[in-house]
Amino acid sequence: MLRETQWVKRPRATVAAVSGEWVHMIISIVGIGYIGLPTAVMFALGGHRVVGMDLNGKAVAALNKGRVIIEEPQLAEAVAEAVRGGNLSASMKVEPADAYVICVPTPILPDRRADMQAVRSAAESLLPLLKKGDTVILESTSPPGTTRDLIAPILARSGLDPLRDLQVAYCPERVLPGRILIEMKENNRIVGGLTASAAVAVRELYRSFVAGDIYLTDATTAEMTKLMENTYRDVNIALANELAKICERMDINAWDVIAMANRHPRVHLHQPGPGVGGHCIAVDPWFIVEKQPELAQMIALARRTNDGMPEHVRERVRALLPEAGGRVCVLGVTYKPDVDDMRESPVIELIRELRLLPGVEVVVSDPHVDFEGSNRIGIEEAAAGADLLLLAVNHKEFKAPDFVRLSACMRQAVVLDTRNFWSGADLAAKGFAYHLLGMGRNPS
Ligand code: SAJ
Repeated sequence: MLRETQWVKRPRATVAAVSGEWVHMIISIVGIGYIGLPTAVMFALGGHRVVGMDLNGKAVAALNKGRVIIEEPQLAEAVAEAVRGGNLSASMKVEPADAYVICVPTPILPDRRADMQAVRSAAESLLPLLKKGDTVILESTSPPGTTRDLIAPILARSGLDPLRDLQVAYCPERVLPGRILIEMKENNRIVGGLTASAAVAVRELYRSFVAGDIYLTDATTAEMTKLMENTYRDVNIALANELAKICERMDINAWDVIAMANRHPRVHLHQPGPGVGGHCIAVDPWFIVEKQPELAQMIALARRTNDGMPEHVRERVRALLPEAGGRVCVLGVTYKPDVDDMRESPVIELIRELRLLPGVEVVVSDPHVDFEGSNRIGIEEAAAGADLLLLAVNHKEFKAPDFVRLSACMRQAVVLDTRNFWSGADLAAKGFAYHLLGMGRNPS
C-alpha cells in the first residue's frame, strides 16, 4: 500500500473534492452493463455529470428514458432518480469527459485465456478525446499486468504520457450481484495506480460515493488482488464439492460436517452445489493460470473440480431414474438464487448433460429467466409426470411449494436437492424419497 508521504500533488481535473468543496466532473462510463450502469448511477447521484456509453442500443435507449433492462434490487429506482436529476444520460459513442471508466466484459476464450478485445477497443476509443490531466480507470476484471502492459501503451498513442500527463489506475469492482448498489457504497475498495498520484486522484473520485475504506496500491497488485478474491472463493467451493463427493461415498452428511466444522473460530467451509457459475468466480481464476500455468496448480484443479460438478450431479440423477430414462423436472437455471443471470450457469451444462442420457427428458421451471419458457412454467406444471424433482437453484420461490400436490402429480416422487434447501424429514413425510447432494444415504 502507498503511504501518505508518497502522495504527490493532485491535478485539479481529477480531484472530486478540493478543500472540502465538491468539484463536479464529467465522467464517461464505457460499458453500461451489470457493473458499468450501477457505477454510472453512483457517480451521478454523487454529484457528477455522467454519460454512459454502450454499443447495445437497447441499453442506451432505456437509460435515456430512465429505465433499465437488467434486474438488480434498487437499480431501476436509482437510475430513474439520476436521469430525472439530469446528471445521467447515455450515448452510443464515448463522449468527451474528465474521467473515463472502462467497465466492459472480459469473457474467457475457448483456450481459457482472457478475451481482452472489448478492453482494447474501449481504450482505443478514448484516443481522440484524451487531454492532459484526464483520468482513465479500468474496472474490468483483467489478468495481472493489463493496466501497465495493455492500457498504458494504447493510451500513449494519443501522444500523451500515461505516467505524467494522465491519471491511470485499476479500480476493481467487488460487488455481489443481488446487492450491487449496497455493496458499491459500503464495500472497501482498492485503487491501483500506474503512479502514486493516479491512485490518490482516483481515490478522491470514488470518495464521491464509497463509504468504505479505499486502499491504495499499484495497478498490477490491484489486478491480482481482485483475481485472488474470487479464486479464494472458487478454491473453497471446490473443497466443499470434494468433501460432498467423499461423504457420498462414505455415507456421511457433508452438510452436517460443514455446519459442525464452521463452529471452529478459524474455519469457514463453503457450500457444495451443482457447480460454480457467474461471470466472475468461474472465470477469473483462469486469468491467473494463464499467466503462470506451471505454478497455479491448485487454482486450476479447483476450477476443474467445480466444472466437474454438473457431470457428478448427472450421475446421481442417472442412478435415481428408471433404467430406461424418464422425465426430470429441474427447478432453477440461473447461476445462483434470486438473480436473473444465467451467465456460465452450471445448471445449463447439467441440463445439456442430462439430455445426452438415453430416454431422459428435461423440463425447467425458473420464475427469474426465460430458458425454454421456464418463467412461464410453474413448479407443478413442470413436475407433472416427472420421475425426479431436481432442485438446482435455491430461489426463494422454491422454498415451500405444496409438496403433497407435487408428489401426487409426479410419476415417481423422488427428489434430489443439490443445495440442502429442503428438509428431508418434511419431504419424506409428504411422500417423497429425498436425496441430497453430499449425502449418500437416504434419511427416510
Ligand atoms: N457457490 C457455491 N458454494 C458457495 C458459494 C457460492 O457453490 O459456498 C456458487 C454459487 O451458486 C454460484 C457461484 O458459486 O454459482 C458464484 O456465486 P457467488 O455468490 O459466490 O459470487 P458472484 O459470482 O455472484 O460474485 C463474486 C463475489 N466475489 C466474492 O465473494 C469473493 C463478488 O464480491 C464479486 O464482486 C463478483 O464475484 C465479481 O464481480 O467478481
